Amino acid sequence: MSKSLIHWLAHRLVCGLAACVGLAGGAGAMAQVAGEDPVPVPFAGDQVIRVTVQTQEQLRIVTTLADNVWNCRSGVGPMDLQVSPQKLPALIQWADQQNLPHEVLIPDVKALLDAEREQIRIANLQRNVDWFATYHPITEINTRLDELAAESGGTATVFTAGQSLEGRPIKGIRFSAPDLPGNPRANRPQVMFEGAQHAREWISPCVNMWIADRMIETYATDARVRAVVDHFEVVVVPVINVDGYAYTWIPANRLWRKNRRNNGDGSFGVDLNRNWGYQWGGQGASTAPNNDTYRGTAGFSEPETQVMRDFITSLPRLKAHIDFHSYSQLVLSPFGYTGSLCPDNALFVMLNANMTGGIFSINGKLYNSGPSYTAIYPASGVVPDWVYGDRGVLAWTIELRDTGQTGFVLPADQIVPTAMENFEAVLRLCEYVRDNQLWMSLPDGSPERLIAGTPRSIRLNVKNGEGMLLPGSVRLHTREGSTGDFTSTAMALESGYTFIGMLPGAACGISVEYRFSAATAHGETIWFPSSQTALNAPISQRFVSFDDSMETDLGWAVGAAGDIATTGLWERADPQATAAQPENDASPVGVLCWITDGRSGSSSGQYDIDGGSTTLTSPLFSALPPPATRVSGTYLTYSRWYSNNTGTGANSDSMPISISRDNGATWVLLEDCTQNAAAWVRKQFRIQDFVSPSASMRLRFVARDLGTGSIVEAGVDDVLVEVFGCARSGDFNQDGGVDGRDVEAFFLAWEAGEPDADFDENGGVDGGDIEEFFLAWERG
Ligand code: 0X9
Ligand code: ZN
Repeated sequence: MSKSLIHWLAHRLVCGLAACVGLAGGAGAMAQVAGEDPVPVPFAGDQVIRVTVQTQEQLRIVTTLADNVWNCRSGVGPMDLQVSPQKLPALIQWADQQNLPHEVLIPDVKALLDAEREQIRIANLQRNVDWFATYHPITEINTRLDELAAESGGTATVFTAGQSLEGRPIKGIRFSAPDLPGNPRANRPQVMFEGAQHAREWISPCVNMWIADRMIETYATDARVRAVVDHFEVVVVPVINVDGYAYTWIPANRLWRKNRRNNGDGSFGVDLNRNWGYQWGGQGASTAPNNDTYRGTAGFSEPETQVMRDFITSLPRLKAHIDFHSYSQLVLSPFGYTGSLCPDNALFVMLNANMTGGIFSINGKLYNSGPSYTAIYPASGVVPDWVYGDRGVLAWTIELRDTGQTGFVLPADQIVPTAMENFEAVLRLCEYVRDNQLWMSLPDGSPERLIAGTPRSIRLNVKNGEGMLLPGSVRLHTREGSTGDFTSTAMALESGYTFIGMLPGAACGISVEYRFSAATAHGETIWFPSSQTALNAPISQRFVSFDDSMETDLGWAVGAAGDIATTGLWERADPQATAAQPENDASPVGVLCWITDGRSGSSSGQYDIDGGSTTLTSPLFSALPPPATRVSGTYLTYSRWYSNNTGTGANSDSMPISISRDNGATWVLLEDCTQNAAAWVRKQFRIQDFVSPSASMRLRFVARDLGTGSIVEAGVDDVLVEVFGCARSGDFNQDGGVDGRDVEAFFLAWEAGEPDADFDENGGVDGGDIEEFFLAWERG
């Protein structure tokens, strides 16, 4: 056997052991050495198989059975795996044994790669062939940028943002129409497009080059393009990972993803799209240098991300940013590091739909959209999270064609159609940003109610404000009730683009209406909500009728008829963590909660629930307010823990949670909990939606293991019952004083059966109302 063959096999073996490892590397370099024995053609017989995994454990295992992972997903779902003929049988056998759906996505990887090289070779032989008819190496991309600048009549400039690890220039092009009357070039807002953070995603630079090409070449003839280039400075950086991209032009390295950092442990490459310094080091990024999603040693540890960070920071009026990738056909908005929706999610939902609609309108290709975390998979250290989270600029990842039929090796005849459909998305985004000058939104939402006499702060985000917002012009307009003039106050800048104002705490029973406004630098006033209507919040008083942090025992009871659980019975304790049980109670104060045996034991299965159910019933509590209160809503809130997704027969159980208004004689189900959150979950219910509130309420949690072998742990903490409403005044005739005339007015109403006389809020006018009226009358 030749030396190079041995190296090749050794390399393949090492790569195969690590999860999601970009292979290539050794084989390509070896194949280049002149005079050596011929080496096996890389990727001969390789296939791409899609296996849909259902658990994190299966995800972990499946990556070890592949040579190269094509989609670096961090959660369950379809995995696209490149496998050699040697590894294929083991993968299929395992998938069958696990009962996991699998299909052949690409039957012959090498044939695709050979066809791609042949297409490039033929295109290079032809003269005057369209630049977008084939793929181009980095040198040709850079040359083309220079040509575009030369053809732009001085409006476009090529720049070098900085140097890569191996010293290659990272080049881009920026352009905007010359000065126009009342519209000087120097003040224009900016939009930016970039790509090829991942070396093998060759369609990404093509789309970026198309954006620059069309905007420069059709400025004179296309009215839409002209309106965009007159309004914006457009910035395009087609290839960020220049070293990796150059490396993929060596045939055996075609499927390389990361940059070319020597990690010092025999492995190469940092995933640039896990290296950005916003929430760096979170979910969906690997700490293992040989992994394809290796995050690097620190946020911005790589020259390529440093260069791009500094360049983007130098754009003072940046409004929107798109990072192009392949493949999957997705328009992805922030965030990627968390499943929490970003403050501007409503705006992103609208723009995502606008862009995917534009894409569809060109060639009928369907791109899905949503926040990255859910629409593709969790990943931290990605560029849009930084651009949006740190710079406050609208940012996207777009995953280009296809959906796996050819993956990274998209046939060259799809370059132009892919570019055209995404150019429509780009135009629509630019047009929206141009036509909607200020974007207002409520990062904390709007309050459901206000508390009487208690002012409350409210936050407003004003985006797109840089150069657009007239300083000091953000105002909050409020009024008490639904008639009369609004009072307007200036909102203070809290930080960045967030402003803060105060909603008044008016009298109980009425509503506060409110709106926001801001002025543009051009003297236009923009309103939020944009319609004529205002937002409103009802005013009420808050009465707490039950509040139990479980730190002292208020009389909870364990056990009920039919309870036969043998282990894991409810107890009030400071829990010990297991894979299924929390280490801490839910509230920041105190340590105790109700838990199904708080001990951890030697394994998570030792003190979990076995053999049947264990029931926890609350002490008696009232859900009634003080007398003579007009109630608007009664709310029960609790924190609960539930875990049933481990052990054999996982997810076969549930925990019914019920409420009683008659001291436990009858029960109504609030929820049948199956949510394995691995966290305390705070739940709130409006009691009136289930039972009518009474003075004899109880709450019940039935935790149980009815299935076989599953681990069940449950917990309860911080139960709170709040009544919102208004205490009625004795001033029945509303003349401003509480006196004898009110008694007279009340009895007239009472005799007539007027609803106003229903002082005890029981739905009828009867004897009980007289008592409650006098309580309110005596109160004043
Ligand atoms: O994993 C990535 O970096 C992107 N996909 S790719 O196949 N081109 O590598 C997706 C990034 C989307 N963002 C997040 N999921 N946070
Ligand atoms: Zn990518």
